[in-house]
Amino acid sequence: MQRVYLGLGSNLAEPLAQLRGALAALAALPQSQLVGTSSFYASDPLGPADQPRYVNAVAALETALPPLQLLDALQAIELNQGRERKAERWGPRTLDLDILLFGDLLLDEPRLRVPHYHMHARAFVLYPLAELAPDLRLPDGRALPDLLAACPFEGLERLPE
Ligand code: PH2
Ligand code: MG
Ligand code: MG
Repeated sequence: MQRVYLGLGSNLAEPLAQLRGALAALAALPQSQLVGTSSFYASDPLGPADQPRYVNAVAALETALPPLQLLDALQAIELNQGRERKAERWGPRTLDLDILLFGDLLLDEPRLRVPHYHMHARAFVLYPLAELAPDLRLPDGRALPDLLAACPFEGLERLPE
């Protein structure tokens, strides 16, 4: 089993319900166990500003699925929740499920780069991740507390349960 951290995001079609639906789908993944869920956080969009605010969260999974098989399963959940692949980079989406970390794996393949690029500088990833694993060290040696110290909480809104 590998410990995997997933980033969840949505800014269309009732983001809170999208994230709850995604968590239920993650809990039902084969050969896997959902072992933790962060609070939900709202924030302004990174990238094009003419789109709704996002809701983000991080989930912890124990899984025996290999990385690309997990990616397939996550993309199936995205599609199942109405995800449309558009050309616009960083455009709005009903559901985005990103593999942030997969154990200590460093992966650089056309379909999958792990750790997730830019995760080290995104408050909407780092703060929910810190709820689940405050002392986490990334496979490249960087420590989560150091990343947090360099990434202000500013702009994040922790949503009530
Ligand atoms: N995801 C994007 C683009 N911009 N902004 C926020 N606040 N949260 C996101 O998850 C996000 C974004 C594309 O994946
Ligand atoms: Mg993303
Ligand atoms: Mg994605």
